[in-house]
Amino acid sequence: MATNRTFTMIKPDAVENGHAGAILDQIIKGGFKVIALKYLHITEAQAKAFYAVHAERPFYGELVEFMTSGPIYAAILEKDNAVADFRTLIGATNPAEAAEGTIRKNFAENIGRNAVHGSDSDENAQIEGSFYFSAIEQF
Ligand code: 3AN
Repeated sequence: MATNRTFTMIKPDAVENGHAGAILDQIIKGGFKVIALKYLHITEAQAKAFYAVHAERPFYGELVEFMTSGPIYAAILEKDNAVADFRTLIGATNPAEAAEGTIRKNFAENIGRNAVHGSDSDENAQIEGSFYFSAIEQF
């Protein structure tokens, strides 16, 4: 189910730097349909829960602090082959290694402040989308 959907966040660095509109534009021009969209400022508990899979990683504390430092946009996107195509559109986790023209190459500051999130599997896209959007908000 939902193999044609992925989940994204436009992160606090990109919002703070005024890039949210340009990023959303690149996403839509990249062929993705916005199924659900929210602008919100998550709490520490919410960020910890969302990134629980990274709890043992050395950058977990820094990641939680960053993701709670300002508002974000959360969205569910639809396109054939959504998860893989979106990761191509955003580029490598580290913008220094991201391909030319990708969202992270265009807008990210560094590996921690990397402008956007993209789900890494269909299963996680479903889990992450449902973290932010209730059943009646995903249609
Ligand atoms: P991706 O978001 O490309 O799937 P992951 O899942 O390896 O990357 O990492 C999740 C998030 O953790 C990244 N988007 C990034 O914000 C942060 N992160 C990853 N590696 C580092 C690092 N070495 N230092 C700081 N933050 C990191």
